[in-house]
Amino acid sequence: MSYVEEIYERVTLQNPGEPEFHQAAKEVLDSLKLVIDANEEKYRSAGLLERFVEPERIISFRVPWMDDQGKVHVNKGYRVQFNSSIGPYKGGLRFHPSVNQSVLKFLGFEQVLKNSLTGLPMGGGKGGSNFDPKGKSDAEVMRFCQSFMTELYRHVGANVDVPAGDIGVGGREVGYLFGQYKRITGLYEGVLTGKGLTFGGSLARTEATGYGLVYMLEEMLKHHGKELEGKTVLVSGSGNVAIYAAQKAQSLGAKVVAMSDSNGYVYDKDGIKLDIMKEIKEVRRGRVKDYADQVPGAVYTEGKGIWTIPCDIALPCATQNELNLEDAKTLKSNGCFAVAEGANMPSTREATDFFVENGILFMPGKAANAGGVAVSGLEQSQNSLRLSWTFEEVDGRLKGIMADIYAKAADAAERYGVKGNYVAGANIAGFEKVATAMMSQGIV
Ligand code: NDP
Ligand code: 2IT
Repeated sequence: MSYVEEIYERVTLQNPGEPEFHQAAKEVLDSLKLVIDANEEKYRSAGLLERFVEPERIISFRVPWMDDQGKVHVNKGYRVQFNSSIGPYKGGLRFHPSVNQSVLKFLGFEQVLKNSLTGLPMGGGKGGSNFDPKGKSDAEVMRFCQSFMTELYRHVGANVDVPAGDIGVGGREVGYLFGQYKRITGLYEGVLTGKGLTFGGSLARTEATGYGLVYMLEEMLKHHGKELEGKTVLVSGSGNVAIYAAQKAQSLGAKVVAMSDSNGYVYDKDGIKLDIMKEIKEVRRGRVKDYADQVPGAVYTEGKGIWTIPCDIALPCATQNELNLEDAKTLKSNGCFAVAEGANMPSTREATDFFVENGILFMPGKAANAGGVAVSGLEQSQNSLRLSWTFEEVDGRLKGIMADIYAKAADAAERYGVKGNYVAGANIAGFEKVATAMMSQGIV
């Protein structure tokens, strides 16, 4: 049995009941086979892969809070501190009923490689809760965030672990979490990113993941003699990543004809009017169905199915495993030629393999959505410098970082004889830096 096969078997045996983590680990390990085979002796003797697939630490805690009626609820809270070889832990917090240890380990594992690709000094972590912010009042969300931070504060810090947003955690939640951290510790420091602009947040962090995704898409298209202008695009989801991906795609001349949420999807043949979608989602915290109620000619369909709409380019920006093999085949037969992942692991393994094997230009999440954490890294820099850069300065750096990630993934793929396979390229390039750092730091 090869070293990577041995490690994958170990992952499944030692982490039972964690299918998302197994899935993420398998995809990465499969990509790394060539690299590992070339260095097997060295890596084996250092137990490198055994350490690479094991989080440095998982913190798991109780989060009690009281709703507006005085009823007590108890949620689960977690922080997975996966790997700190290249910098303090960094990664988002997710509040969603589906959150469990498996989901956060897959996200933390992906984050290690993603953060490495950005070129910034950030280790990988992820956290969150099975709390559902949907339908909760601001006061309930505040009490929940305060309770969550009352435990988390002892494990984080500007030079220790720096959380940020993810699904269900945006500016409102980061604000409440920051306020409680400051109150408990007395420290006014960059312990979180995605903060409000009046208390240390960076311009362009809100837009960064979606904008970065489209910068990456453009870069990939350009290298294959194609362009975004005039193309029909599907964007799944309608949260932070989806909205700003759609906005940047439209500003560059593409037509985004559909968006979705967990209830259904809306199709607008004239192109989604983002001012209306943003008002519904960011101000009213409404549903995409409200868009069809408001815009004549827009059609709302309940359920999954956004991938059945004919398009040139698909940008999955909602959640893991939202695009399966059947969806991938439908996209291809409808003429889709490029897919870039705004979400983390939105394509199943079968769908990913189908894209790669069938000549679809495919950029995996850890490369394509790295713009969010990259600008988080720039927010950390600005906090350390006690400065704030202009929107143009941050956006310009973001664009440069996305182009650099493209180049790293393309180069690694080519070096290992799989030119154009950005899944392998991103995994290998991300791993190389982490592995080198781990090897240099001894058995820790
Ligand atoms: P938001 O909470 O802002 O939006 C999430 C969107 O996805 C909503 O439209 C939501 O619909 C939909 N969604 C969530 N869960 C499900 C589900 N189980 N089934 C169907 N739809 C679902 O989150 P973000 O936009 O921040 O995150 C979206 C994705 O991007 C995630 O995979 C996240 O990990 C990834 N990501 C986020 C980054 C960031 O900076 N925010 C950075 C890099 C990656 P509904 O409202 O119905 O729940
Ligand atoms: O998945 C991700 O990269 C994020 N949710 C952003 C993490 C961050 O620290 O900005």
